[in-house]
Amino acid sequence: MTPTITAFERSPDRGKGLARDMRVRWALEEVGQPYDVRLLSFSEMKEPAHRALHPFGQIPTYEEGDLALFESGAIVFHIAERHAGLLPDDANAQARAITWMFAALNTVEPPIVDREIATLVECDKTWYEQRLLVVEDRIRDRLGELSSRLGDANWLDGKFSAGDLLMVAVLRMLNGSGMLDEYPNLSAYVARGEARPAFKRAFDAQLAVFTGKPPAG
Ligand code: GTB
Repeated sequence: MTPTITAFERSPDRGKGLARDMRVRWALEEVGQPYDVRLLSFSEMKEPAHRALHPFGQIPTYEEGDLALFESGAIVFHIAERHAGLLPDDANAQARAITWMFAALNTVEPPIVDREIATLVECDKTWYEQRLLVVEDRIRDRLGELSSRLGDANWLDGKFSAGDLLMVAVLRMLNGSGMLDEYPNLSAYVARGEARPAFKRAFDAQLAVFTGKPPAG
């Protein structure tokens, strides 16, 4: 059965692949699962029909037969569990990959989201500059720790996994901030993720929503 996901009808990032549907699209592309997309306006996301799928009135959601899911991490986990390619077969390696999924979402993403909120909605406050310094210091702590752990490896724990998919997606939220440039191995890690054919297909598909032009190829 072809799953249906939801995405912004008009993403505020203008197709840079920063909205959370990108992670889901990327996971589906990695495992070769075709999908449909239902585009939503901001007002449609808050209507009862969508809130029945997503209690917080957000994107993305995932529908497959009787199953409806929300939260990009849970959706990526579901896809990784149901298809080969995103989680190792070995039970311990699988548990470690899942650990990296949680680390991406629970440990690395929160200060990055704080920065996003600060730059978008707190930038007119008198305390904005100070707040930004504090938030960016917290991000640098995490980036330094992650950079040390990754070292010269291509991926966080052996082969590319759903843990890397989510970590790269989270780190991409810093694109344009210059912060990743301070950690060359993390910049290279993100570039490796972005170079994956599945990432490119997912990126082109979400960009096509914004440009109105079908993805090339
Ligand atoms: N924890 C949830 C998940 O991972 O699925 C978070 C979902 C979420 O934040 N969804 C956002 C949303 O629906 C879109 S992705 N927002 C509408 C609302 O809450 O009313 C967040 C996002 C939006 C825009 C950009 N951008 O333009 O750069 C980046 C990220």
